[in-house]
Amino acid sequence: EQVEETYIMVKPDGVQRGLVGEIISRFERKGFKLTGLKLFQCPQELAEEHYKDLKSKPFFPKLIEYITSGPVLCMAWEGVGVVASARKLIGSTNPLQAEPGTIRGDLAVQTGRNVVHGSDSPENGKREIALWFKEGELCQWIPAQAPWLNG
Ligand code: DAT
Ligand code: MG
Repeated sequence: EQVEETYIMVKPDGVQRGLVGEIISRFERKGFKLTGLKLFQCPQELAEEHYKDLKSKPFFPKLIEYITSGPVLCMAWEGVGVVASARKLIGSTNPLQAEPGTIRGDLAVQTGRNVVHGSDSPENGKREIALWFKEGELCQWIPAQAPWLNG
């Protein structure tokens, strides 16, 4: 497994419902490394660029309206296999189908209010981190727990 980067975002419903700490905690406890974190009001153009692959979908306008409806929590996480592992921690797109124990399985009911985003490939992880963060906003560091995690 490769060291990868993924873009994780608590969507406006997660921020409004006070779930930010709960969601950060799940990735932190797993042992991934946080390299970027900010609360951010997303402009329309950025939301459209982030979800450009879904532009032709009927739900696209509602999706953009939702993502720009309040502040989001932007995060960059790094680790071995972090992209697929984060998707597992997040659970299925439809929260009613997401397994208990996953973020969406535990904390959400509607596809259109599924509290969190996670990149779907290492390439998109890099693309999305570059889209949402400026260079000086990311931090390279070695967590004290690193030798205990990476045996
Ligand atoms: P995911 O967020 O699990 O990667 P996706 O990339 O297919 O899912 O879609 C991005 C978001 O768009 C998803 O989190 C919620 C919304 N969405 C997807 N399919 C939808 C649908 N059928 N109806 C309404 N919203 C949808
Ligand atoms: Mg997706």
